[in-house]
Amino acid sequence: MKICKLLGVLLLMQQLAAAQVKDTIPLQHGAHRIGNRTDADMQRWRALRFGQFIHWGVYAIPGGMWNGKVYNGAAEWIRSWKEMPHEAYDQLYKQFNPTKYNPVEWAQQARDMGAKYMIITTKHHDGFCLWPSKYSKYTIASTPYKKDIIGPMVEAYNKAGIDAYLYFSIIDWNHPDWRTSLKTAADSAAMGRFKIFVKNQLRELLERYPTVKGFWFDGTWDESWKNDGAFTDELEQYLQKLHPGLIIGSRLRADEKGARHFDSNNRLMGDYEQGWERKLPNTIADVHGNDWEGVMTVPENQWGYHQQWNGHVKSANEIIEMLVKSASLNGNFVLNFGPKPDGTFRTEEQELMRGIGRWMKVNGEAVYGTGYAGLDKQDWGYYTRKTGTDTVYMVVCNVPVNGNLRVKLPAGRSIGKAWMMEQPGVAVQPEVIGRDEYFIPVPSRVYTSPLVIGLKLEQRERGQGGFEKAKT
Ligand code: FHN
Repeated sequence: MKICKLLGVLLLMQQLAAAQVKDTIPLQHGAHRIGNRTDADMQRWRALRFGQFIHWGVYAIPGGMWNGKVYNGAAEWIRSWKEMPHEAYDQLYKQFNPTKYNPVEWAQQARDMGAKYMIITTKHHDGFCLWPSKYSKYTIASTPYKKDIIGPMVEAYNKAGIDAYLYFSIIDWNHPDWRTSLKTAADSAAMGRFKIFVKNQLRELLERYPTVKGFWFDGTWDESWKNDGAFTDELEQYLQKLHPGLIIGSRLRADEKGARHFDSNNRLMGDYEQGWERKLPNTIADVHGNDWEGVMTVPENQWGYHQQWNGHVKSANEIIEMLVKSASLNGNFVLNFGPKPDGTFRTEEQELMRGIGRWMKVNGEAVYGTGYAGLDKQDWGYYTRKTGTDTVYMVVCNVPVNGNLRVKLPAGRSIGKAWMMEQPGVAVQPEVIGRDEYFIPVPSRVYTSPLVIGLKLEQRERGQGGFEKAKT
């Protein structure tokens, strides 16, 4: 009887799988995998949870201003502003001389903030290379500074225990062969040469900096790129063959129909969903089971250094909340910084890093190596769960006036132990208020940053679970 049941289930699974295959569009350059990568490199990436993004290039020199006028767009886009002559922008490299650049200090600062990986713009849309590429003259080697920026940075961050990733823009305003769309045979020929150039630069980066863990591609939305899914696919495979384990998000590729991030069958291309920019998902359903990463600016929309930050500037607590929210939804969170042209960080960014770092030092355990906890979200904040364990963290961003934090567990589970991260030795006594439901009482006081409570969940024993009257 049991065997019959098993065969029945197998048959049903087979039918479901067949139906799924039948529903799909045949694609040569769509997703090559269903589900997340499970190898050690990807597991490592997934556990890091917190990264630092750095946008640095010659755009830091004007810092969002030209001829006394303020550019309200993102500082690294200033070259595209009508007030900024291209010729003037393209000469800026002659002034790029970050004599105060100290990668060891940068790395220490990032480590103290709690970052476990970093992403550096090797080349942004302007085409300026922070490494002395042999395939371009528009590089750090032509500046008064002359020295490589990337090598010492990767080395210093790695020494500080931080993984390095390389941002690389496909858009290249400086390269004569780069095209947004292909209207003539000459355009196609130029773009063909440009793709060889891109491939050469990427190979060069991997050869020069062999400890890097992945590429962070950008500027892949133009027709000239997304209409050649075969090339993007071939390039991804080429890079991952050159550097086994290399992590590449969903921005690089398109399928043969021009679909980006998700192929025409709605399957994720690349190793994680890379579309969460200055926005985060709200529920676990929004991430469709995929690995993902969110990148965030400190002011509204500034990546490179801008002399005048306008509008809302995020506080350490807001950033911490975003970081925890990301971990609670199985994602990584990356916070961006835009260093000044001399190689130092603005005061606001330094203070922000210190503020986040103070919190992470006490509570980082609730972030690293954690993910979705499988519990009903409550208004007080977010749950995270140490992956593969029964340890759950409550990150409380809004402590209620009565100090009682409601926790609802799945049927049959109970709280074995509860403690506050700031005083791990002092137990907190959960109050049973209903079946599988508790109040966690916290001291009545002013909270100036999110409070974290650890919970060790257990299987409830039979007969256990008598509860006191509910407080409402
Ligand atoms: O245009 C860029 C922008 O300058 C910045 O680099 C961000 C970072 O995610 N990416 C692009 C916009 O998607």
